[in-house]
Amino acid sequence: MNNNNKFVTKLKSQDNTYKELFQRNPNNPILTAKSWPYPVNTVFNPGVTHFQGKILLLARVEDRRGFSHFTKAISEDGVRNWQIDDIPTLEPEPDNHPEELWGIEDPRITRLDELGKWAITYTAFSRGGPLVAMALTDDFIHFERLGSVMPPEDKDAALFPRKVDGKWALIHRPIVTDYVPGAHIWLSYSDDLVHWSNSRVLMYARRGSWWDGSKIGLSATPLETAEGWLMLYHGVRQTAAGAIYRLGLALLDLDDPFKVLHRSDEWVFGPVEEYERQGDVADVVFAGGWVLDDKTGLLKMYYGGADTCIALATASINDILEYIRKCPESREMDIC
Ligand code: BMA
Repeated sequence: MNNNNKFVTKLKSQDNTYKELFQRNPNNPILTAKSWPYPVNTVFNPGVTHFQGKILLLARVEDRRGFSHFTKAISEDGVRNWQIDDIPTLEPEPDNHPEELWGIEDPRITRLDELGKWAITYTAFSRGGPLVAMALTDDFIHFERLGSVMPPEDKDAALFPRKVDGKWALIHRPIVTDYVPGAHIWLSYSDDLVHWSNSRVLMYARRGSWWDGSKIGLSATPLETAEGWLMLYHGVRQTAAGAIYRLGLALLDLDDPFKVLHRSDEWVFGPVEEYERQGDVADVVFAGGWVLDDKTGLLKMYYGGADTCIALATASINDILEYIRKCPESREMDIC
């Protein structure tokens, strides 16, 4: 095996097939437009959190204009019997927030124990382009909008659940058109959640034929483990048939998350099933969040399939850590 291939066997089983880290739920897709209490085009790319002992999804819901809003769905087991709000939970408010003119998309939810609140980071689709906006809530009924926190074009943002070195930390994904052009993952710091500074690139899209060669962006909210911040990210490969959205993993240093300790060379989850391969946008798995059951060590990842439905896949946190530990350390080749 030459040097170029030395990292590509991490997911192989004894029988020479791939050992999948994530298992799809047999009830997938667990939520579709048909599940919704009012007419919608699609439901996808949800944020997720534990809320009052249950699992709460904040789904991106697209109407037939093409505009998105968020509606919450709550379930005991995170699989069945979803209680879905009868009306949108959080709608764009372009009169007060012009940046939300063309809708709000792809929410990520972070529980901030220090504030006793949840922060929702989302894409506001403004006339000037998509940007990062933030809102706080303590009940998922009332929301305090902080407005735009990153100018366009910027998406795929989530807060770390606690301050790092005394400051709030935000992962986000601006688009850079010059120098090292592309869609790379950045990290910025703030004292007040509104004004962000010390912005630097955390991870680059890898270019060329890599599965994450064209674009990368944060998927789920960073998860704190004893070994580092676990980061799930999506990678895009542009092909003659269109883009393929897949998911990979990285582990960041707990005290200095700018240090990428390990990054998976291979994707760990990609579009395979029909509900991931066919829909409004083909070949997309797009995760907005995951929740860890501390007792069982089971990680539940919620994702959008083909920009059309919501699905669930689970993995053991121990398996994930064992896998990421064996992945390469950040290398020169990751830095375009
Ligand atoms: C991205 C985002 C996601 C979407 C994906 C695939 O740019 O807009 O909401 O799932 O494209 O269409």
